[in-house]
Amino acid sequence: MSCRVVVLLSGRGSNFQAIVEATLPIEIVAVISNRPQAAGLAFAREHGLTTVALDHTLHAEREGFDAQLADEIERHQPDLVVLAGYMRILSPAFIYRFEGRLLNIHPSLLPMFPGLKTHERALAEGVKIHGCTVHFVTAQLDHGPIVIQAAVPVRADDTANTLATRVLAQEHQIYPQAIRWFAEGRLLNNDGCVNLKDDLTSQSVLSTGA
Ligand code: NHR
Ligand code: GAR
Repeated sequence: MSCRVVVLLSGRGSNFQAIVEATLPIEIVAVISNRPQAAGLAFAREHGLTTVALDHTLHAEREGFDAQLADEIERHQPDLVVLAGYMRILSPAFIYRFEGRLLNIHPSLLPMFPGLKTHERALAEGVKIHGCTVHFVTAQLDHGPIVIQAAVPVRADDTANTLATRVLAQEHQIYPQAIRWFAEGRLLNNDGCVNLKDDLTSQSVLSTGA
């Protein structure tokens, strides 16, 4: 039986697109967005996938929106929920309903630069290596167990945009890989750290970053 996946996104959806194009052993049972106009929803519709738009601006309270979102997700009985550029912080009650089957991709080498505007902050700090992280989501923002990371060089002439583009290319590599491992049942919880069953290589990717 293949792994049932619900995707949450808020925008462009290029990570979602990379997941679709990777032909993984999964079934994407729904794509849900808090923004009805998200380009990622249009791509999902074009691919004949089930889409749901839940407009968070219609809710005064985060908890109320998250409860509706969780109910909608559960209707699709997912084995895994994937945040693919989902831009709303999820309240603790939501996390507890899906903990252990909730993945996120974050555009930094966590635990460096949690939160937003990661590329701007990396440039401001003058770091020479930046990257991206797939992690399990916990109630503590951007602090859940790390599954895989990719590193890219920072160049002297980088802007936030050129750096983001280089990182994004790696996001499109590591997110499908992490989801494949999850679907294959290879991600093992080792005291809050993720071990990879029968690991022959490494859970990191180094990019020379063209
Ligand atoms: N929720 C929890 N509880 N834990 C995490 O690790 C989460 C999460 C929800 C989303 C993705 C995330 C990221 O990778 C993510 C991880 C949005 C914000 C944010 O501040 C921060 C982190 C992430 C996503 N959002 C604003 C908010 O008030 C809204 C910003 C906007 O709409 O543009 O929710 O970095
Ligand atoms: C990606 O870079 C993702 O890592 C980041 O937003 C972008 C979404 O792009 N996520 C966050 O910053 C979460 N706070 P996409 O819609 O093209 O996948």
